[in-house]
Amino acid sequence: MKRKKARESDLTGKYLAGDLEEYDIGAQERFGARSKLFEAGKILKTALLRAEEQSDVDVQSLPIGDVVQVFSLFSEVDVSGKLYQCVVRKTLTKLADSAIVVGDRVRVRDLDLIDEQGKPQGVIEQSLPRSSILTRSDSFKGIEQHPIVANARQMLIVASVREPKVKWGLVDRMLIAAQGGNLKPIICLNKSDLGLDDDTQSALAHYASMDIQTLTTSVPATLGLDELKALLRDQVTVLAGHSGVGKSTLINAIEPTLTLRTGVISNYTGKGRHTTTSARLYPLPSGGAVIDTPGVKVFGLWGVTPDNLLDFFPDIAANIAPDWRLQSFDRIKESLPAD
Ligand SMILES: Nc1nc2c(ncn2[C@@H]2O[C@H](COP(=O)(O)OP(=O)(O)OP(=O)(O)O)[C@@H](O)[C@H]2O)c(=O)[nH]1
Ligand SMILES: [Mg+2]
Repeated sequence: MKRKKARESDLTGKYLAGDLEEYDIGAQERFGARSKLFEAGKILKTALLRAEEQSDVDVQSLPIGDVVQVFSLFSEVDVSGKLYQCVVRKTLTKLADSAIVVGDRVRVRDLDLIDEQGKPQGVIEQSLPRSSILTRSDSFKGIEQHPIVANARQMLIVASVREPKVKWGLVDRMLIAAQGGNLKPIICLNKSDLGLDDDTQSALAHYASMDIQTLTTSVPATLGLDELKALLRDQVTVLAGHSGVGKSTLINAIEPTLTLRTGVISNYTGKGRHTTTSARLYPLPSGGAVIDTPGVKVFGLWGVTPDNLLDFFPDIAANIAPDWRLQSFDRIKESLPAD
């Protein structure tokens, strides 16, 4: 262990002195043995954190990339098709309204280093203003905000006919979050091969009557997939919905070059099992991108008050709301923190 420590500080010192060329992007071939790179992993992380403190950089000249996924210590950023593992400059973290999220557009400084998996390393030096932000609150009570996705143009609210059965209350909450965050909502009712009953059809028709786009899809029956593909083209779309409704399966179906992990529904409970565990952005070869998110049971609302809730229920304001929408309104209103 002692020996490892000594090597660690030696390498960090070398890096800081600008003398760590063997760890540049081409190093993967030269090393051959991956294990050696793996050993260097921890050392590089230390080097990265030190590099973050260097400030001799013209931020405006740095290339802009999209944050693809956020991990606890790193974010993955796509800069013109090249994926960087990035740390965030500490001062930036302090200045920004909130932490970096998937979809953020950021300026990245290339560190000329690769990690143990051969991924180039960088520093996020600046985060650009957001055109939209999808936010949840921490819980049903809404004490703290949790931005999830930035800069998406639209939100595909996915529900399924059965396994799990559609919960319109959750759809209503996600509609509010989309509209409140400046995203265009689209309701996608998946698994239509399992049978659409009259109530479901009339619920969809009701949303359509409020100018909300709706579509029904089935992956095994290939229904609605062309329509979905056309809706996603050239747009940045976040998919959200209960676990097991088929979000990842739909993405794989409309873009066969992608192979997202999908779940198996347990016959016993008919419930999804959170196969997707972290939001991730996937650029679409045909233009645009999709952001897959983990399933949710509840969607805590942020920025909605008992006073402005009615703004999101134009059907109630116009006196044409069916009972289930009135009930949904009451349940959401009850759950909001009284301010
Ligand atoms: N019958 C039917 N099953 C589907 C359809 N789409 C997806 N499934 C199945 O539903 C299950 C769950 O699909 P996923 O894509 O993993 O669901 P998800 O919404 O991504 O779930 P989380 O990642 O947990 O949020 C899988 O067994 C899929 O094969 C569909 O259109 N019809
Ligand atoms: Mg999934």
